[in-house]
Parts: sequence; C-alpha cells; structure tokens
Amino acid sequence: MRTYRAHFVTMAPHVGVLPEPTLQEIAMVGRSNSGKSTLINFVVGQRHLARVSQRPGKTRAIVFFDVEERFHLVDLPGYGFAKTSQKEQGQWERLLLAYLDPQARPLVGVLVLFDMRRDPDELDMAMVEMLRSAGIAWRAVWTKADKLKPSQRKNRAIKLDKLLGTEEPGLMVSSKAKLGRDAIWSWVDERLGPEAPA
Ligand SMILES: Nc1nc2c(ncn2[C@@H]2O[C@H](COP(=O)(O)OP(=O)(O)O)[C@@H](O)[C@H]2O)c(=O)[nH]1
Ligand SMILES: [Mg+2]
Repeated sequence: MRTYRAHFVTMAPHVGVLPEPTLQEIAMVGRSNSGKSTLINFVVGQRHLARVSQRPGKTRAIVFFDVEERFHLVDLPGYGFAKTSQKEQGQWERLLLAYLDPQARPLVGVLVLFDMRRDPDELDMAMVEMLRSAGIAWRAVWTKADKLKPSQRKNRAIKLDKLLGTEEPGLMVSSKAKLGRDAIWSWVDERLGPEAPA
C-alpha cells in the first residue's frame, strides 16, 4: 500500500484563524465517530496522522493536512455529539458555513462519511443540503463496510443511496479491511484535475 507524504498544517478553531487559501482543498465531514480520522490515515497510508477517536467535547476545529504538497486534506468538525449546547451548535454552524463558501476557499470537493450500519438522520440530511445549496461537489462514503457481511454490503449501499438521494453512488470503504481506497483516490484525483505542468 502506497504511503503518501502528508503532514499537519494548521488547526482553525474559529473563523478568524482560517488559513490563507493556498493549495486546492478536499474536505471530509461526517457525524462524530463515522470514521473520519481513520479514513484520513487509511487514504494517506499513515497510522498516526489524524487522531482516531479523539474524545468528543474537545475543541472542535477545522484541521488542515498537506498531502504531497499537492492539495490540502481538510478534516471538518464532526456533528451529532450527544451533549451539544445551543451555543456550541451555533459556533459549529458558523465555522462550517464560513468554510463552505466556494468564493472563500479553493475547495474542490467534500467527502461525506456515513457509518454504513446507520440510516442517515436529519443532521446528515442537513449536512448534504448545506453542500447542495452551496453548490459544492460532494460524494457519499459508506464507512466500516467490514461490519457487514460481504453479501449484505451491496444492498445496504443501494438502500443508503436511495435514502440520501445521491447523484452518484456512494463509495464503500473499510479502513480495517483495507477496502475502497483506490476509489477514494480516483475521486480525489478527478476533483483535483490534471496536475499543473512543472
Ligand atoms: N470496524 C471498523 N471500525 C472503524 C473503521 N473506521 C473507523 N472505525 C472505528 O470507529 C471509531 C471512530 O473512528 P474515528 O476515525 O475516530 O471517527 P471520527 O470521529 O469520525 O473521526 C473508532 O473506534 C475506529 O476504530 C472501519 O473501517 N472498520
Ligand atoms: Mg476524528
């Protein structure tokens, strides 16, 4: 499995400290515990780049990673924590909306993660609606495929596509069973477009 050169760039806990846009950005978002940090590590082939199962309730921030000096992989703060005050919810929304402004960022695509055992709920639908109304290209990712029997996976993916109303079928992955990484990279490469001549 190829290892990509990747490193932490910066972390923005609020709108005022979002970094100046430089490289193109690919973001990941999803409910807390949907497997975002694990997928980031799987995609770049490093075990400890993003922290897995970071305790909820910690500062929710947007985290920027550099991949091969080619693009920034952006870890957006998860949603759906059990204990979230109205104030925290408002902060999360402001931060996310500020980031998801196509005029403000060189954001070329967002991967939206779903634990494939769960049905998308109203928070997931609101997330997708936010991306649709901002006109941002996004793709659903069904995570933790290893938790289902191989014979169940395809039907479940079809059901999830229906529930979410995806334009393109979601990409099924398992970081644990090492499934689906190439499809993620194909999508990322497509979104980034041809490499600029050196
Ligand atoms: N079985 C299995 N567990 C996973 C997979 N991806 C993540 N997890 C587990 O799900 C939990 C949450 O993962 P994490 O990456 O921290 O989720 P995040 O909150 O979205 O960043 C952790 O216990 C992970 O080990 C997967 O593909 N298969
Ligand atoms: Mg995480």
